[in-house]
Amino acid sequence: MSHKQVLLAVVLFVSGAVLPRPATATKYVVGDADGWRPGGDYTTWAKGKEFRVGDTLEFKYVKGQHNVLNVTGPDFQSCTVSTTSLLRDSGADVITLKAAGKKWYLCGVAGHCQRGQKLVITVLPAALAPQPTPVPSPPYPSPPAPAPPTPPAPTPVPPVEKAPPATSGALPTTVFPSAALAAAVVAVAVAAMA
Ligand SMILES: [Cu+2]
Repeated sequence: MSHKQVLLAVVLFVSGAVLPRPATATKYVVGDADGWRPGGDYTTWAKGKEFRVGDTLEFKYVKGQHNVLNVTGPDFQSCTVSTTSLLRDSGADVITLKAAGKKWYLCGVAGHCQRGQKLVITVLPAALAPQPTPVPSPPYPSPPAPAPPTPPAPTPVPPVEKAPPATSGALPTTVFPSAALAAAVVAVAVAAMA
C-alpha cells in the first residue's frame, strides 16, 4: 500500500466507525403527543429527562386556550399568575434553556395550573466537549467495527526487467511481456527508420 492508500483507509475508518456524534441540543416537546394542557402529568413527563443549557422546550397547544408563564418557585407552588412572568401564547412556544437551575412554568389561564398544567424542571450545565470515550462500558461487548472498504488495487506496473544475461545457460521457455514489448518497439523503430 502506498502512503496515499494508507491515508485513505485511515480516513474511511475514522469517518465511518469512530467519529464521535456531534453534541446537539435536544428539543423537548412538553407532554409529547398530549401537548400542554390541564390534566397533564408533567412531573412524570419530566422524570428521567436530562435538560441542559441550550436545549429547548416546546409548548404545543391551541392558541388562545392556554399560555406559558415562567414563574418563581413560590408562585409555581401556589399557582400564582404574576404580571411580570414571561408570557408566551403562540400555541407553539419554543423556549431555549439559557441558564442552569430550576425553571418553573405554568399556564396562566384561570384554573389550569390547579389542574396540573404546570412544569418544573432542573436545567443542567451544557454538555462538555465530546469526550474521547463518552460511552460507558456496556454490559456486553460492542460489535466489531465494520472493516473499511478496500480500495481497488492499482494496476501493477511491471518493473523494467533487464534482459537475461546472454551467458545464461537455461533459456526461459516463456517470453517476458516486457521483453516482447521491447522487441515490438525495436521492430517498429526499425520499420520507421527503413
Ligand atoms: Cu391552560
